[in-house]
Amino acid sequence: MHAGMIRAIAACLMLPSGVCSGQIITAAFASPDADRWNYPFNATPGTRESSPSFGAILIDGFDDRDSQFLVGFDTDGQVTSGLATDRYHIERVTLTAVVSNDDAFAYDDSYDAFATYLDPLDAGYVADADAGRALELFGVGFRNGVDSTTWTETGAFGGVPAVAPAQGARNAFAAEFDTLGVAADVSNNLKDAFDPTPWAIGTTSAVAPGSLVPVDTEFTFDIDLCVPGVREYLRRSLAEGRVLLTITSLQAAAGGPDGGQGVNYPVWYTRENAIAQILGFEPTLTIELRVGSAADFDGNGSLNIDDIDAFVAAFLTSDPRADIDGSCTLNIDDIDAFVTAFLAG
Ligand SMILES: [Ca+2]
Ligand SMILES: [Ca+2]
Ligand SMILES: [Ca+2]
Ligand SMILES: [Ca+2]
Repeated sequence: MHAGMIRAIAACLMLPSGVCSGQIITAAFASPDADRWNYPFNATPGTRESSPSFGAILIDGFDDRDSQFLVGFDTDGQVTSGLATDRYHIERVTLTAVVSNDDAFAYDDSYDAFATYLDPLDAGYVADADAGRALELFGVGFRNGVDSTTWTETGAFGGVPAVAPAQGARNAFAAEFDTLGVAADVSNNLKDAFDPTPWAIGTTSAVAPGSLVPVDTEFTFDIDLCVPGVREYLRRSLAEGRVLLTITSLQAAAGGPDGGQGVNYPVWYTRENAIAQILGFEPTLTIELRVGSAADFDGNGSLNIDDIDAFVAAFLTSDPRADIDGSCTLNIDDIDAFVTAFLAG
């Protein structure tokens, strides 16, 4: 046996878990540990067997993203929590969710700018170029003294104004983040006239864009780790042991320029749904990552010349894994970050 291989196995066996600290892990969560219809008008939003997502388009007093679906996963059982955030080298994160209503809305696989939701008489109005509205994924921000560790699926919806519809008052809200972790609520991006950057758009190969979505269609949200603030958010979440995400979409449920009527929006299976439990239609989360030193590039749990060789080979072939600093570009900063991590051990 090759001496390096013997060393590698020995290094792995020394760890209590028997798992090499730097190896690629695929953590797969078959159902959420919490999920909630994040909506101001329901008495049991945390325990319902389904959660819609829809908009109240440009109606004063309502969040534009009036009905959101918040999903949470406790990750500590598969990804060690409590480490420094730079020990989590995230390669891919995907969420899936399944639609429980039939032919109610059209599939749109691309983001629609806020201008497409304005009144057609508004000077800033731009026609929507494709049928339907995208299914969007964001992180979760908090207010009113609630935070990511204290939020529960059955807790209060929001603070002042306490009476629904309570625009801008929900305790947990769909949010984007800066790299320092400061949340920006995207729930009113139409009224506030800005375009947030969704972390993912829900996609499916089972439905043609523009066509109605049949019941039991699974959507995949493949998170773009290059959206600013996303990688940092996920690293903090793993360190905390809890990943919280929001599915939101802006089909007009009622009123507004789009004049929505009836159920023309997705309804999602939740973890409480008996059918979903049997058929595997609950939301799922999959995370591919390495845990440990960024310099343990071959993932064998120890640092040596093999890691330098492997890193250099990856860097020279523009392998995205060589993006040590997570900037989504490969340059001298990654070499610096590798060397720094290697010397730090
Ligand atoms: Ca729930
Ligand atoms: Ca559209
Ligand atoms: Ca190594
Ligand atoms: Ca980089």
